[in-house]
Amino acid sequence: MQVRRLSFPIGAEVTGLDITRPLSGADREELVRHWHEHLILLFRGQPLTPQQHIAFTRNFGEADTHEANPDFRLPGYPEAIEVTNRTVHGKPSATREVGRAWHSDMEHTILPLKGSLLWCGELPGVGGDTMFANMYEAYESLSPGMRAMLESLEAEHDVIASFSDKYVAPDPAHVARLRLTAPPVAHPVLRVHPETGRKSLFLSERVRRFIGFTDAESAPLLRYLCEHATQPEFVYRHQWQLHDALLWDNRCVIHQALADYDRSQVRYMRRTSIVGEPCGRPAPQAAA
Ligand SMILES: O=C(O)CCC(=O)C(=O)O
Ligand SMILES: [Fe+2]
Repeated sequence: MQVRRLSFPIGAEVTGLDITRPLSGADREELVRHWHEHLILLFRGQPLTPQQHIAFTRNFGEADTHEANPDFRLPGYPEAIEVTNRTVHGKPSATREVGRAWHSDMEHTILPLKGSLLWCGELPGVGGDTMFANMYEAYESLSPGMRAMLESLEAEHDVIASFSDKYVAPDPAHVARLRLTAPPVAHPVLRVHPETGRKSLFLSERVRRFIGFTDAESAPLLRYLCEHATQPEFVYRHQWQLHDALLWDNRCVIHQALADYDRSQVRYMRRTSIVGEPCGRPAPQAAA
């Protein structure tokens, strides 16, 4: 296999490897090494069936069965979800606005995902890009004073915090259901990657406040850190091609799906998810 960097801050493309077929142990080990070094890996021209997609995912850990989002599942394959604006039985798809704000998958739970593998099955004529930011870089480029201050902080992650009516007004019944099924959680702001030992910033637009601080006190620093982390110098913007497969590490990467395309055209993505390690705790009551 050959590996070529996709951008200065993050990512590499792997060529010379057919991921529709089982990997040798040596290839698997080499891929994992490249993944830890580059944080996202791109494989172009891979016409993956759902079975092949799931099988390839298992090289990196346990494939999640998406208990939290059963209505996103690909029928017959609990290990795969569909992210698409394709209508389902004549109704708008529930996933047509998934990922519109900066986030890490399932960060708002005590079992955030280790990784995700997104595959492109149908594309609009132009656009439908996804952006990725390197959260090691976000941390390492802060001043020693800021890094020391963040050391003791926890943040409240809440999936609802990132909802906006910029694209489609959130369905109140869906929001009410999420309030019950996905209560906010607290995670340390700094996270040590269990494999690489590197420290990263674990924040996104799904963070509402710092634990023990009010929303008003938290907002300016949260905004600063999010803008710092997602400055163009730390971001890779992926322009999808048909049958691209892209693997990212949710422990040190945040991402955002852009609505930069003609919504009357179909964009169809299929995703698998790699189970992570339990961390964080239910968020305590907000400060007054
Ligand atoms: O559709 C995309 O490009 C990404 C959506 C997303 O956030 C995800 O699948 O985790
Ligand atoms: Fe996502």
